Amino acid sequence: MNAPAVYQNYMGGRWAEPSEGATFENLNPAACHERLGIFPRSGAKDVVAAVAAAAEASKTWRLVPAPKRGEILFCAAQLLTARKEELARDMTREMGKVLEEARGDVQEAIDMTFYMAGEGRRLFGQTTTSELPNKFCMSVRSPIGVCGLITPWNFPMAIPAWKIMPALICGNTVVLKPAEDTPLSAWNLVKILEASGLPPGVVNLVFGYGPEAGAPLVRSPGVGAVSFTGSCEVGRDVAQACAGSFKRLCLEMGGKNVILVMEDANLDLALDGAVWGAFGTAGQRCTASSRIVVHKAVYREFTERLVRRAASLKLGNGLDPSVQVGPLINEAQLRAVEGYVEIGKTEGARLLCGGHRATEGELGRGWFYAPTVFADCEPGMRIAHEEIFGPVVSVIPCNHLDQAIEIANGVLYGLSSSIYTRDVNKAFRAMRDLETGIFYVNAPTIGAETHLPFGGMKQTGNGHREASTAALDFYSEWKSVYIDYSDRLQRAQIDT
Ligand code: UN1
Repeated sequence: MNAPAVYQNYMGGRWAEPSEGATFENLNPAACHERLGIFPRSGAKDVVAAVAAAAEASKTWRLVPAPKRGEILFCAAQLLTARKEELARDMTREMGKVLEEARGDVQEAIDMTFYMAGEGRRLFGQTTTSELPNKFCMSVRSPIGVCGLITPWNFPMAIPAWKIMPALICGNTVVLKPAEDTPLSAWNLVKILEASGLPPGVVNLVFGYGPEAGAPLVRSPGVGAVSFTGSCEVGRDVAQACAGSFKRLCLEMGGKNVILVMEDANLDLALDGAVWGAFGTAGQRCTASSRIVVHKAVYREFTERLVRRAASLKLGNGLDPSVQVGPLINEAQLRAVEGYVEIGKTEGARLLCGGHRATEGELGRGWFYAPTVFADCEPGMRIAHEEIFGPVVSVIPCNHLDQAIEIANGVLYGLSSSIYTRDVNKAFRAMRDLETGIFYVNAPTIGAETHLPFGGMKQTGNGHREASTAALDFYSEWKSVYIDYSDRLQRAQIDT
C-alpha cells in the first residue's frame, strides 16, 4: 500500500506545517488499517497564527461588496458540483457513511454555497419611517470579524459549509477546526474555496484535537463569534469559555428525536421512514429518529415489521452500492453504543434484534454494529431519553395522541420530531405542541433543507439557528442608522 499523503494547515493563504510538528492519522472506519492521510496535530501557536491571518484579512474582506463575495461562493458551488463524486468517495472512505449519503452530504454543502452566494445580492435590512420629520431610518448588517468554527465528523462537508458560507457572505473571515475523524473533507472544501479566488486569510484551516486546537480557538480574544456543533458535554465547556467575554456563540448539540406513529398511519410509509430515520448514517445524525412512539392499535404489527426490516439491512463498506449501513466512526463510539445497549437490557427494555457488534468476514476490520431495536421501552429509561448516536432505536407504546406528545416532549432535547397520520387535525396539533425546532408530517426526523432554519429547542442549542436567512442573523450585527436632514436638533420621544 502507498504511504499516506501528508496534509497541512492553511493560514493567510499558505499551506503550513504545524508549529510543533505533531501529526495524527485519518483512518477508514470500515477498514481500520487503511490510513487515508497524515494531518497536523495543531496547538495554540497554530491557532494564534490562523486567527491573526483571519484578522488581517478581515480588514479588506469586509469592504468587498457582498455581491462580489457571492460570486466567489458561486464559483465554489460550481467546483463542488463538478467534483461531487470524487468528494463523496473521499467522505465515505474517511467517515463510513454509504456513498449515496456522502453524495447527499456534498449536495447539502453545494446547496448552502449557492444559497449564500445568492444572499450576497440580498442581505436585506429594513428601511422605515421616522417619528420625526425630515429624518430617514434604516438597518444594515455589519460583519462581526473573525469567526471560530468547530465542526463534527458526522456531516464532514455539509456542516463546515453551513458555517463558512453565511460567515463569508456577511463579510467575516473564519478559522475552521474540523473534527479529527474527518479532516479530508474539510481539506477538500477549503481547497475548493482557495481555487475559487478567496483572498488569502479569509478562510483558515487548523487541524487537530478539541482540547489542543479547539479550546484556544474558542478562547482567542481575536475571535468575535464561535459556532460549534457537537456534544452537549463539549458545548457546555465552549459556552463557559465564551461567557467571560460575552462572545457570540451558536451551539448545535444533541437530539433524541421522535417519530409518532398514530393508529391511522400508512404503516408502510411509517416503516420506510423509521428505518431510514433510525439507521441511515448508522444513526449518527443529530436528527436521527432514535425514539418511535407507536399507538397500541398498531404497535405489534409495526414493531414486528420494523424488526424484520432492521435485521435485513446490509452492513459493509459504504463504497459498495449494495450496502445500506456503514460503520460507526471509531472505537470510542462503538463502545458508547455497546454501553447503552447494556443499559437498555438492564433497564428491562425488550431487545428484539441487534445488540451486538457485527464482525462476520470483512466487517471485523471496521467498527460495525448491528441495527438494534428495543421494544416496550418506558419513557423514563435512559435509552429512551439520552442520545446514543448509533443504530439503536427505542420503541415506546402509547394510548393516544396527547400521551404521545407528552412522551415526545419529556426529554431535555428538542431538535426534530415527526408524526405519521392521515388525520390533518392530529398533524396540526402535533405541529403546535411538539417542542422541537424541526417538525415533519409523514416523513422521518431527518431531511432538513438548507433554506429553512436548522436547530433545536431546549438543550439542543442556545436559541440560534443555522442555515436559511436565520444564519445571517448569527453571522452579522445589526446596525440601526438614523439620518436627520432637517438641519435642526430633533429629539426623539420629546419633540412632537
Ligand atoms: C446532523 O445530523 O448533524 O436533516 C445534521 C438532516 C441533514 C442534516 C443533519 N440534512 O438529517
